[in-house]
Amino acid sequence: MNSENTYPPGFLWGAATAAYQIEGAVAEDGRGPSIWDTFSHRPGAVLRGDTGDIACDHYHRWESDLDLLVELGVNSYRFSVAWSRVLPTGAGAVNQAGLDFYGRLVDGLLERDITPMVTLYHWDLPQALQDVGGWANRDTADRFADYAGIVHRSLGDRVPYWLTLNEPYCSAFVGHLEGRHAPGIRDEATAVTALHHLLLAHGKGVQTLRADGVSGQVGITLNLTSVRAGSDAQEDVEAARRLDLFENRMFLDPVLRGQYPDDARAFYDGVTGFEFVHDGDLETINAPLDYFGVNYYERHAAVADPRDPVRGWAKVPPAEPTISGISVEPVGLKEILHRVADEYTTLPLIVTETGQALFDYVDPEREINDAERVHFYRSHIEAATEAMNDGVDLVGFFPWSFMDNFEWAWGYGHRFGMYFVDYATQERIPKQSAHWYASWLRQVGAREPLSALQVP
Ligand code: IFM
Repeated sequence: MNSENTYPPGFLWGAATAAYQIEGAVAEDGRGPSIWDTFSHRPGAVLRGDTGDIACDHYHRWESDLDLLVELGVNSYRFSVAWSRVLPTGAGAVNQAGLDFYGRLVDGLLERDITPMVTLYHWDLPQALQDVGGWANRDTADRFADYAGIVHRSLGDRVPYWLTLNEPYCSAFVGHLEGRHAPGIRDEATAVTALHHLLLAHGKGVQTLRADGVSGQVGITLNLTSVRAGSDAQEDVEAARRLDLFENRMFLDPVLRGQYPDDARAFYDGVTGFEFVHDGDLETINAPLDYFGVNYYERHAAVADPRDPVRGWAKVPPAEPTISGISVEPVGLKEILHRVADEYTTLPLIVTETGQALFDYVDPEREINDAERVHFYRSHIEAATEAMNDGVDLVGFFPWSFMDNFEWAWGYGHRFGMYFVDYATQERIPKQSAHWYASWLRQVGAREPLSALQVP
């Protein structure tokens, strides 16, 4: 792959993580419990009963972890703030020790010339807010806006990139419809209500940051899938359209167009009448952004499935499924970037996540030979670059993930990292993918000062 001259100066080459997946220290320095603390301790909820209690112990090891980011050669790092570290009960009294942790982290990044990108909500709702209804309760959107303001007032002078939410699809549907994620609810009306309140929280959070004079760029990250019909048959085309509504348009349309899709009410007929949408909500959700984050993992071919009277679609099973049961299809990333740019927005786009889970292990030579992940990164960078060369305004790329971590319902069983984490000793060992990415980052000059990059 040719790296020459392709990327604009200031292109963000990063790595991504999230608080509950790496921090551990769940009861330290005043942190309150989140829905993931509760859920992961529920018998049967997570593979082998794993929890994030210790995770990668990043709360104590953050300095050496930041040194690894320098070794890797990224110029940016995406992490999330744990709401319940800052506000142990989700609202009310601020826990200064929690804010201070993120202050040290941000300062540590800046000292290392790494640009911080902060996700405000990566699924870890304070349990106290769940106890009064969680995302099914409209007030949670206001609590999020208050929390966003508190974090911004503490870190805003040093954080150039903000993301309100990570993957509201997962919070709403995996958490409230499938029940595989916290809070473990299985109720479709609740899931759609939660979806709306999550998006409302996003809009209100953006408004709060703007009112507070945010100097950084503000965005949101959606996980989008590339959906196509399994054949030209009318029923398959319609099935693909419904799947696309469910996975993509229910999120893209309100955030970037200020409306739910035309077919949403018919799709949810008998489930909800959208009574939760109040006057002005969609304008709030459609608050102007500075950039837009895309997480890409899945490409689907949909066919009609008459056995499912509600959704009426089936996904064609992948020929070569990964351990996550999905296929590796880099072209889907290109398709999604094009779609967002062609159909929805002229905002700069950032790939805020993409990656592959493997059953990595340390071999007798103390190496971790994750050749599939190297192929994954190479091909997805290539696909994103093709979209960029076609004219899509792509300004950053963040592999998921910096290091192995707590992979939600899969616990520690699925590894996504470029650094292997030996959970018993907390040793971090670079995998082959870390070596590959480091050499790629050197080729593209990711850590060269901008002035040097601009010299012809
Ligand atoms: O680990 C998750 C992350 O928290 C959100 N996006 C998908 C990743 C891999 O499943």
